[in-house]
Amino acid sequence: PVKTLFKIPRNPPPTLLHPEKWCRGFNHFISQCLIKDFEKRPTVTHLLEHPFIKQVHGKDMSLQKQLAKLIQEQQQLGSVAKTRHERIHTRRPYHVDGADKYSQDDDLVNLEVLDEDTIIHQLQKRYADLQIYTYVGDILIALNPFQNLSIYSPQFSKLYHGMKRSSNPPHIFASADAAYQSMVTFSKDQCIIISGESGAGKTESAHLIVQHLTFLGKANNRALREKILQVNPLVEAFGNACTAINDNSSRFGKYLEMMFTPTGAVMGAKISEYLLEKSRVIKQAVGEKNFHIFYYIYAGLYHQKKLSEYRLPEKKPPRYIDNETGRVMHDIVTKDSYGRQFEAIQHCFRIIGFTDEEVYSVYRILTGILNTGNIEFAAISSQHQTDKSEVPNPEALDNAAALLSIGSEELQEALTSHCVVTRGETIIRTNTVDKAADVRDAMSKALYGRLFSWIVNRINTLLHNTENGMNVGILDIFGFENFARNSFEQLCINIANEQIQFYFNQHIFALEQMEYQNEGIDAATVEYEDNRPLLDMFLQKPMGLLSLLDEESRFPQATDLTLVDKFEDNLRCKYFWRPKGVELSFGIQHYAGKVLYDASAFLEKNRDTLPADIVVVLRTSENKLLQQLFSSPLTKTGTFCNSFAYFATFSVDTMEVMRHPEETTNMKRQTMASYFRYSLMDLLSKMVVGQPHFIRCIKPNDDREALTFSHERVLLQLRYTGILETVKIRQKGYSHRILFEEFVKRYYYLAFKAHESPLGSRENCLTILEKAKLENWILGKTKVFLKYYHIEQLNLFLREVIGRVVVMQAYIKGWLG
Ligand code: AD9
Ligand code: MG
Repeated sequence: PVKTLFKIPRNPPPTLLHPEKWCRGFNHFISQCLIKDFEKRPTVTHLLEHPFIKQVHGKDMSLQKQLAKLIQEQQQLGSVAKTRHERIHTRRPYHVDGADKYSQDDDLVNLEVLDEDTIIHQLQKRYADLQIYTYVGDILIALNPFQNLSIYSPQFSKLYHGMKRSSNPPHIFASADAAYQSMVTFSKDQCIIISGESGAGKTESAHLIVQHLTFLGKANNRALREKILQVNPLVEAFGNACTAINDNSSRFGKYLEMMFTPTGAVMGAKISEYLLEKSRVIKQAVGEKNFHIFYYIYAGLYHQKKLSEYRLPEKKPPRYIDNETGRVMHDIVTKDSYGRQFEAIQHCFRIIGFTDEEVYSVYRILTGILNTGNIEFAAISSQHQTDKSEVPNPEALDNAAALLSIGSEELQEALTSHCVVTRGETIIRTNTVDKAADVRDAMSKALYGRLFSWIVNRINTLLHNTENGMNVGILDIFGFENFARNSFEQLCINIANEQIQFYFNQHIFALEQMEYQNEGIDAATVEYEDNRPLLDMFLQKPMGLLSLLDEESRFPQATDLTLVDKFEDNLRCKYFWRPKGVELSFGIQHYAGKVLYDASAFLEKNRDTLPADIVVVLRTSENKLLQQLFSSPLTKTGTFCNSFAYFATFSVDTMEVMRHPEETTNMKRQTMASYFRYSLMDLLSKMVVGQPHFIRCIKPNDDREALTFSHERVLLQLRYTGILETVKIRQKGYSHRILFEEFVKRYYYLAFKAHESPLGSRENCLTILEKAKLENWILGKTKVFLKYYHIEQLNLFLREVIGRVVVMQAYIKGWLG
């Protein structure tokens, strides 16, 4: 029995160690030995020499030996493995001069002179040494290295596991580790928010975090780990694309929640997707491409000689993926990378658990979309009818219909005509060539958008675990964009980034300073750029930009020009302007810079209508998956209603919108703007539940070159993300504010005996703080104010104590057993 009872899970501390639980069972003995007798984690010798233990087991050598062996084993596996650092790396990794001590440069908060020049000089120096990560207190700055660094192997995961931050150079694994340890120690959900402009390295960072978390959450379930690691590559094949800024640009927002058991073993994952840029399916700007998956599948089928099975032409790729004629075909024939990616995607589908039938249906829908794009329209002019269109290339129509398993005549009819119901009578009207082309493209967008959502939902069903647990959420959205031509999509993307910046400001500056006041604490105030007025300009009702857009979208006679006029008449603030001489354009002064938008097609993109005739035809499909995609009106934000209740209590009232829950019931005729607004709220409601950790990605140059540090570009990003102010507040402020009661509950066993239940009083907080020998904290009226580094110190102390308990407990369990 001893042996089985001694089996202590590797990592992290097992449940039996939870203070609530352990103190009940063995409180007497442990509380006697624990804090009083062992100031440090006891070694086997210490333990065996303990008078009490000697007395009980003095003569039983075999048990002692067994105990010694098991404790040794446990120590090797224990989570506070100081020796691990020495075992694996005797010096700081990737540090050019091999210094093995904590470097002051690692954290900008240590700077004595605080100005832009010093900060940027510091970052530049570090970047030249390939030290791409730097702390600002508990926030991580990540400069994109634009080259592969050998600092992400499992050895590095081990190196950063459970270590004090100052033991190693800054690293994304250290941030992931902090979130994980915090989740396990306090049984609280965590949320890692990665921000930065397009191409700054958010998605790469998100992958690295998942990699480290999967390492930490090692469950016996290897298959599950494998599955989780395939999630990102799969959804990114469908949701990422090559843009002018980034070859692997995220065209959707992703919130990935990794779920863990109370002891920290990974048990599932869940993704929420936001605002896929569907319009990319039908058209891409010059130099840009469609979603990756289309090239993968075309190349894959080409190399497998299966193009004809999916009715795709061999010589010339379909129009939707051939915007620079000839280039794609050249890439496909000369390089095999797309083909290999297709195999990788097939592998992902298989590992995650999609059935062959499902995958086949997905391929048919994808190739169906590609064939749909090839359908052309020509005008039929007769004396009476000039607005009628027909399909001059019926083979494309037949191909599309065949792949989508619908009737080709029905499809043609739905594309070239539409039903109108007036006074109870149904009249069929014909579509002009342009209208028919619009309907075709709307159908492709809807097919792709719904397919994407289905894939995400399916992954969630396959990986979701309904058992109670905790999670670490990782937010990776599309970064701030400013192209030569910016459209509706860029506006949405940039508003989302505006919202994330606001969230950051709230956390780092506003809430913190508000609390100093409430608690009567005299802490320095730091001025920061508040982007709330700007966010209000977008989101306020009824006069915010999105509301105006929705209002205008309701008028059939409205045009993009009347829309811009309306903006100009109503948005009277310094963030909006209208350049002279360019009718359809308007400018916005975003937190991250000025962006000029081109309002062409804004109304159409916002209306995002899919004719009912198309839905009716698609519902007749013999492809079960496709039928399912169109079987019910898709509620675009299914979780919104549930999250409302929580959100209403969130103090940030820019979210006026949340006070209008009645709107959630009328989701059928949604515009993109309202869907967008709901998505943002939904996302925020998820984020506010967890304790946030921020990662700020910075792009060192616009040419994607390694080791090139553009002073100007970095300075701009430091300015608009408010890094200087962040350094100041981290230096002077108290980033952690914990209620007395909570503080005592969390840390009481640093100073009290395990069976005691000290009150959550100011005095008891004081006792704990003094016992922990911390400096520079402040006690407010109801809260303990701590610097960011105190938390780490306290947690390490706590883990040290827990480490002692592990040994004690193991002993007692064996002894009793
Ligand atoms: V966007 O807003 O989705 O357009 P991201 O996500 O911020 O953007 P991404 O992570 O895709 O940028 O990074 C862009 C490119 O930078 C990657 O494709 C890599 O080539 C490169 N990169 C970024 N981070 C790293 C890294 N840690 N190591 C090596 C990196 N390369
Ligand atoms: Mg990305």
